[in-house]
Amino acid sequence: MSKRELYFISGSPPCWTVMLALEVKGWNYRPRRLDNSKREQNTSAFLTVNPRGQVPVLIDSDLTVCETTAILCYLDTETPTPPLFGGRPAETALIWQTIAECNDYLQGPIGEISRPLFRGKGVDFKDQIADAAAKVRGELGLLEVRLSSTPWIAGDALSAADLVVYPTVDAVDARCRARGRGNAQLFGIPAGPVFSQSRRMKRAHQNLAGVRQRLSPALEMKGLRRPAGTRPCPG
Ligand SMILES: N[C@@H](CCC(=O)N[C@@H](CS)C(=O)NCC(=O)O)C(=O)O
Repeated sequence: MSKRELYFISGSPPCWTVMLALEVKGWNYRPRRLDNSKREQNTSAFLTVNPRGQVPVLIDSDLTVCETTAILCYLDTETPTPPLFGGRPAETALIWQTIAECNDYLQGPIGEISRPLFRGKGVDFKDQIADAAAKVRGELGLLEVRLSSTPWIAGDALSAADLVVYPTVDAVDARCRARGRGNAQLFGIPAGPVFSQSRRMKRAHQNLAGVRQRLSPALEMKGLRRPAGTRPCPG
């Protein structure tokens, strides 16, 4: 049996993406949690694993894979079923398009919202947050249109697109809830789950929440749930 390990920071959306993918593919692995509050990702020991000091990092025997999408591709190639990148060319294209759009247009504005909220500086960054919230609402609107014809974000089945988009959106939702409804409403972000702003988004969210629920005992064992007193990744 090969040595399989995942370095992660609790509360990190990209790590959550990879953990979901590992569970979907049924891989057993040793979780290696780095404590962000102690900046364990910057220790010399970890910098030999990833010189960028970033997680997630997957170890499979003597192979080290950094970068979320590279890890997803590796998992999918090693264990093709269930497929994360579709079967037909059109499905594969839509999945990659969705991942690229999430990385290029959604992650940035979500970071501009979640970073100040995480630091309790929401009011100081009110204008930045309002601008970013408008962009996030626009992107969610496009996903909403997509979901008017398919049960999952990029087609009829769970795919890498869902595993990337869901933790990204969930991160800002969790931050808003943690900081109070007033804050979220002030910035024009729907209070409560972002996905629940419409029936279709709610359904997609529930699809993934179902996956999350089925997998949660395994994920909790792997330390996904943040121990009291630790800080989540600022994202
Ligand atoms: N491009 C990387 C980004 C990963 C990333 O943003 N990782 C964050 C976790 S939220 C991290 O390692 N932060 C620690 C740091 O930069 O000190 C990927 O897609 O895997």
